[in-house]
Amino acid sequence: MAIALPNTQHDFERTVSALRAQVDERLGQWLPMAPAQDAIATAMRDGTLAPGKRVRPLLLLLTLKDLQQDAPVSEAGLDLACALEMVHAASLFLDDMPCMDNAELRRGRPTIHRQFGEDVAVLGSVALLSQAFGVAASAEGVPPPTRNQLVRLLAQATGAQGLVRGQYHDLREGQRARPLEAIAHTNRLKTCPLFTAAVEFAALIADASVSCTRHLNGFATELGLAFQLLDDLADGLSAQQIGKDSGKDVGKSTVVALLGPEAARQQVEEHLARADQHLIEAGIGDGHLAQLLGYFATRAR
Ligand code: GRG
Repeated sequence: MAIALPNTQHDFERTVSALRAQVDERLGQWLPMAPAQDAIATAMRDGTLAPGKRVRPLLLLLTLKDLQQDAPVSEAGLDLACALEMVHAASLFLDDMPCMDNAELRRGRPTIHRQFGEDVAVLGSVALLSQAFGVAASAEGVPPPTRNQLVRLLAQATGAQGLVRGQYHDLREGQRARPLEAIAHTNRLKTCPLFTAAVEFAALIADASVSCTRHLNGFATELGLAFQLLDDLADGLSAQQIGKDSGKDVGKSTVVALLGPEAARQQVEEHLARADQHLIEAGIGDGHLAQLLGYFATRAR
């Protein structure tokens, strides 16, 4: 017999599914159509629309909902959510390549370089990144000075001080035994930039106060750290279940490898508790983002 979920959780799940569908529809409009002979367009479209969690777009849209009394999401919000997912997909194309994580599978499918070749993976990634900046720069109904800030934020999140730096740290340090703080530092650099960009985008278009934006940033950082630990826990588990490498590099020095799954789960709960505190201090302690934390907490158990 199906157990009825409490209304609020049920509503939250419906909201999340509806937002995901909106993001996918809009992404489908932004991404280039893919005639059979155009491998770059096909890779961009297939790789980005492949079934992923859409966590970064959701983070942006749920933040907007919390800041705007649950109003329907704006065109600008949707466009920026798409820009984040395009950057994320671009980073996954590169992350999976032989010179990086050398993965065979992504989102349940062969990785882009395995399907289309390394040349297409690199070019498709660059094209997605360019498109993401184009989308952010033309966000509907946003005043030009705010658009400039959005583009600047996106540049910071992706560039030499953002994702690129995180990936480089991970590649260079990830295989060596490292102290806990060094692992946490790499996780922060690698996973948090797009999480913090998501909430800052929302704060900018909703014209949130400086203090609220600062707490949203703290929230996204804690959530990003929890998310990376959950990702490492899931990788460890799938490697154990199939008795071999799951296609990702599980020989890396992670918190799970260093301290074991129980201590990693404990850390997830600590990050989530701090994230919750930031939401309370931002004045949105009982909205959609708080429910998102509840969802993450259940994944940790
Ligand atoms: C800016 C194009 C560009 C590249 C920067 C390659 C690179 C340099 C960065 C990669 C950073 C990276 C792979 C971080 C991984 C973070 C992470 C936890 C990925 C998995 O994300 P999920 O679980 O995946 O959200 P889905 O498939 O659900 O979207």
